[in-house]
Amino acid sequence: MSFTIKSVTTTAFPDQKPGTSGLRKRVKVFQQPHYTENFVQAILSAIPTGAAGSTLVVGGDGRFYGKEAVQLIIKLAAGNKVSKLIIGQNGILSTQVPASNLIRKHKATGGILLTASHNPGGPDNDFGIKYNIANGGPAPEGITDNIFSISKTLTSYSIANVPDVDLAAIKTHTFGSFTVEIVDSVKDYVILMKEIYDFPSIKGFFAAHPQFTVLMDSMHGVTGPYAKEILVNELGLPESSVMNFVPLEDFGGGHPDPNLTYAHELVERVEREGISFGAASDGDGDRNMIIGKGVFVNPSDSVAVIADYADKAIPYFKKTGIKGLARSMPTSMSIDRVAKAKFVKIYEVPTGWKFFGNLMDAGKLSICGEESFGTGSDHIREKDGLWAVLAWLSILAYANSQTLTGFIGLSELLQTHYKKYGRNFFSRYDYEEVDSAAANKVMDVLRSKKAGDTFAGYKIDYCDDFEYTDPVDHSVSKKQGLRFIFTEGSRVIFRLSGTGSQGATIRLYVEKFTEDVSLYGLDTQVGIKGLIAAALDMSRLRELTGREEPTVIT
Ligand code: VG1
Ligand code: CO
Repeated sequence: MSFTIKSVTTTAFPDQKPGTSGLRKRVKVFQQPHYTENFVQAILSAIPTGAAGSTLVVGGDGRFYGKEAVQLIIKLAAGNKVSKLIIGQNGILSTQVPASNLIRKHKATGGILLTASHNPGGPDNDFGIKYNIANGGPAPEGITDNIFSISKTLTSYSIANVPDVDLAAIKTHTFGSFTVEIVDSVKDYVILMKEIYDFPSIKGFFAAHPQFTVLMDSMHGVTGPYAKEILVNELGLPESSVMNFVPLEDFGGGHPDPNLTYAHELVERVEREGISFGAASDGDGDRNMIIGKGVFVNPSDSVAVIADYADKAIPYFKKTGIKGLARSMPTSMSIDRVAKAKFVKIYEVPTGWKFFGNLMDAGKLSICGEESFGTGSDHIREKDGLWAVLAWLSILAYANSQTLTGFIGLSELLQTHYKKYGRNFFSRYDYEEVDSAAANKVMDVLRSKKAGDTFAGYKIDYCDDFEYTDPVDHSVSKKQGLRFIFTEGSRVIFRLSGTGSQGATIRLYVEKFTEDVSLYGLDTQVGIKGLIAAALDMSRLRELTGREEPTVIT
């Protein structure tokens, strides 16, 4: 069947600026006439090699409005003479799958991902659209800036009258020179994970330690089917090891963000049932949280421990070695110490996974992470929640295979890490949906601070607005967060979130390093108390925002 293309006149929207990870707005904003069409047209027009003749991967985290958006993308892609779309069954693909297997394996031009990640879903919540490039990773700033500038001047979009496509059946649809292929993505991901990890040894570890219990909470996001396939069907755990594994359009009314606040259902069960290993992932499956009874693995420590063990415990890194390590600027410097011990380079990039891609493509980076529950490696170009879960299980399997005395659980692994490298106390305070003007005022107050100023006993040694020059393409990203380093070595950092959809979110990150063994067991909040006081004092945050307490503490 062939189709005809028409050009529809439209008016540009001024607010389609992609943030840290794509454009995120309330569903109702995307549902406005022409809003989604305009943004998709801007993406298609911004593809560096042109939309005509391209192959694009399309899918999302299954949230509300996703299916409608997929049908629109099909018609707009045909209207822009795209050759082929590869779409996840039911319009669902976790962020890492299009990024890894699909875009890379099919040598696609790029991908359009329909997700607002960890933001809540449903008719009154958030939707999001982002563009990934041929390496599988998020589009770099050069492209997202171009998408924004096109969106601001758009006067029309091109759309074709192809019919709605059945997204449920695994099938290829042909409309003249335009093809739409609906694919099953779970299988491909499992194959990839089996190439990276030693499944039989993880299985052997479970069999040897029947008291070791696992519970993975997919928070009704996209990892459910993947988690079930890997943990239950492949690794032989009982079905009770997975929870909230059916993806829902509104994530069951929850906030699919794997932290101690929003993943409280998991946290409570882990404590109540004495679970040895609990894990959660976010709406689109790229974030992860690792906990155990009485233990929380801080994401900054998580990536450091993974980096430390990777070339011993994970077959993929045994083969490739560790080429380099990296973290986002606010992430604690725990991984820096591992890099030093391993004699590899550590890169410090701005917040957002898009900054890791170039380093990986250039063969400079193997493992990296963000404090925001993002951990990953150069096996793909996105962070990968289930990959991190399997990394921790592999490390536990390995560590226990190396010891003859007692069981090594999460807590023992962390304490051993601190003894070897020292401990970086780290915490993030989020003040969500703050009035934008008040948030900007806080940032202005902070900008006026300088070296020598002292707050709650902490004296500023150095401060700046973080700027990054990409070592590969030399592009410069400015104003990536205000950081203050105090004379005794601690840091506090302030940034405004680039993923919120309403008002502003202020993120405050604090870090304090200690080599005092007697403090390794201390509760994080106790360890950083003085620093928080200094941060609140210097920013006048409480007075300016009217917020006594943060919305979320990590
Ligand atoms: C947040 C995190 C950042 C992460 C981004 C996307 O950004 O801080 O580390 O890369 O979300 O994660 P911001 O600008 O709100 O601080 V996801 O799971 O939304 O793709
Ligand atoms: Co996410």
